[in-house]
Amino acid sequence: MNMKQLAAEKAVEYVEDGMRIGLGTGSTAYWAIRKIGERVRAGLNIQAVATSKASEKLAQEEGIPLVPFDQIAGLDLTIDGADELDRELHLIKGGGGALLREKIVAYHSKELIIIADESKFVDKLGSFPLPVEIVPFANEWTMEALEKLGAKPMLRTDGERLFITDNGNYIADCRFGVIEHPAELHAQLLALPGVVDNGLFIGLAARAVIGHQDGTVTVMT
Ligand code: ABF
Repeated sequence: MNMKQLAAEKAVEYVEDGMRIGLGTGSTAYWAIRKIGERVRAGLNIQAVATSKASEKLAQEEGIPLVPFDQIAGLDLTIDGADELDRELHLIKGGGGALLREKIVAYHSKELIIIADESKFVDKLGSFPLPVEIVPFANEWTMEALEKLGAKPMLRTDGERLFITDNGNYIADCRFGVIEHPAELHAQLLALPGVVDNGLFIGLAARAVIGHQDGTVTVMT
C-alpha cells in the first residue's frame, strides 16, 4: 500500500454512521473516497458533499450519497489532502486550484482531517508556492500588490492558457520563501482587494494523518 493510501485509509476510520462528510480533492483524497465507497457498500450510512467535480464524479462511481449544499446544514468531518503542513497544522493547499471550495467546506466542518504522505510535512511552510486566487479584473495591479507583500507571483497557466478556477478566477502562485508568520501573511493577503482567498489554512485542521515510507502511519493533533 502506498503512503497516501495508508494515510487515507487510517483517516476513514474516523468516519461514523450517520455523519455528514466533506470529500476532499487530489491523489490522497482519492484513496479516502475509494475507502469510504467500500464502507458505504458494506452498509455505512452517510451523506457527503464534494470539493471538486473530480471528487464528485468519483463519489458517484463509488455509490456515495451526495447531497446539495442547500439540503445539508454543515458537516461533521472533512477529509482532504494538503501541499504542505507544519507541526501546528498550518497548511498550504490549493496546488490543485480548488482552495476556495476546499476552505469553504473545511470551515463548515466540525473537524478537518488532513491526509498526506510524509514528504508534505515541513518544519516551516513556504517551499511550495502559495496559491492565491485573484479576480481577473485589474489582475496586473493585484499582482503588483502581491509583489509589494514580498512575493514572486506567477499567474498559473494550463499549458498555454491561463488556468481558470471553478469560480472563474485566476491563481497567482506566490513564492514568499520561508513563511515565518503564516497567520499574519494570511490576514495581509485577505486585506488586498482583488484577492479572493489564499491557500493558507490556519486553525482549520484538527488532525493530520501522515503515511510513512516504512509503512507506518502517524496521527498529529
Ligand atoms: C487538494 O489536493 C489540495 O488542496 C492540494 O493542493 C492537493 C493535494 O493533492 P495530493 O494529495 O494529490 O498531493 O487537497
